[in-house]
Amino acid sequence: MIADDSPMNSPMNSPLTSMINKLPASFSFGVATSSYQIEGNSFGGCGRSHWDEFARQPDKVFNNEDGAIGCDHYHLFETDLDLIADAGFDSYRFSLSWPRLLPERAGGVNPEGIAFYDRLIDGMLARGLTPNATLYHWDLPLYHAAEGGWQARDTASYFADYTDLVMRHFGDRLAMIAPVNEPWCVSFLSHYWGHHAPGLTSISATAKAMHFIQLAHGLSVQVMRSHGHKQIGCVLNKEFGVPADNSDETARLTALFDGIYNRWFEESVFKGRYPDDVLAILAPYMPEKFELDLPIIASPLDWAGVNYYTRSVIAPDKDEPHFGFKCISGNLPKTDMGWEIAPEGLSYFLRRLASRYAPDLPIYVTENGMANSDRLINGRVDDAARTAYFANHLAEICSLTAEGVPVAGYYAWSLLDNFEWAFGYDKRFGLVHVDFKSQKRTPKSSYYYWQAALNP
Ligand code: GCO
Repeated sequence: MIADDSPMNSPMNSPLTSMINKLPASFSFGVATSSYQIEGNSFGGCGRSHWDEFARQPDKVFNNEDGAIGCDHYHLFETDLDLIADAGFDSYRFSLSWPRLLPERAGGVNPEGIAFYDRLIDGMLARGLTPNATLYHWDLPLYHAAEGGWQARDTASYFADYTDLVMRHFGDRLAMIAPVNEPWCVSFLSHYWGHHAPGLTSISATAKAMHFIQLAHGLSVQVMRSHGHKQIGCVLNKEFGVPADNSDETARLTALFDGIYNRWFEESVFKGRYPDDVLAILAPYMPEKFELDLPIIASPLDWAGVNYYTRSVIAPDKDEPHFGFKCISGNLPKTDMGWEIAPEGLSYFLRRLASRYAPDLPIYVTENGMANSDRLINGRVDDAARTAYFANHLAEICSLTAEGVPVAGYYAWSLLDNFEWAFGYDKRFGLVHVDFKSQKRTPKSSYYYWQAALNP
């Protein structure tokens, strides 16, 4: 592990340089963001999403904050694109907001929404940034949420219609595209653990959401393909489970955790099936004839994306009614989220994806980064721990590419400090500090280290 005591503002000695030099010249570097977390959805005729509804309920979100203003990226996007280009990144992974484009149930397309994404995408192209778009990063229109959200088959069909709209207006300018960000978060985290909108804790809702979000992915891929797009991917988040003890039972539970978190999504997208161990539990609650949808879910892709942050330590939990495990705190160094720093988990998943699921596809790390207790002092933020985090994860990728695993790019999460979902604006993931009162952007030391390494 690289120590996190790198001197601030000596970017010429960037700890990222040696890693970047070991990667192929064609390797792509970018930053990632998402619409609800940065745009500010009180501007430009944006409709309401289930996140607004969730945030409105007392104590669901830290300080009862929401995405109404975000980072005001809606107005400041030129500044933000300049920051990306000036750092030397070549790609920008962003998401389009479904309720910004279709704010009302039957109200037609919002021209201000179309105009905003036209400006944004053209701004990327003008700066030589490759647009990598995600169509759904969790901002489900409230009117669809009111009709069952991801528990309803119709939502997947509506998502296909929305995909068609995006493809017609923007498709030829989007170099890379993926339907859904992190289907595990959309389904399990939001419908079983209730941590995210819509905040449910129901096994029946979970099973349905775990299937219909996958169906939405497959239908959307088919629409993208019908428009002739050739760089369609998926963005799956992965968490590395380690058993809390050496018992056979804990080993079984850790495998089950892997099934729910990781294999459910990999197996369905790449193999057209759900894993038996998870299905054995969810079967009674699954939608009728779900099997018939699996070939749609497994529609061929052109690239595979992995979001990776941390690992989980898995322990038995006799009180857990359906799965029998809980995630407990481990003993590795932790980020400000309390997430353990475990770069070897990233290698594990990239290697597994390449060998077991997607042997012919280029793989992108579509998100990786950490929350840090950053402080703005005399106009500077020294986030040496974040630079070390990036360096340690890039080191894993260097070893993999040397082995021949086809990792083609890496996106740091995130460009800006932003609305970190249930944690509100309290947890800071950005390369760039945001003062949420003035909206002033201040690049942190990690930003300058990227800049030094990407502009040798
Ligand atoms: C996710 C999302 C991002 C988060 C990031 C940090 O992975 O949860 O894609 O929206 O902000 O991961 O938690």
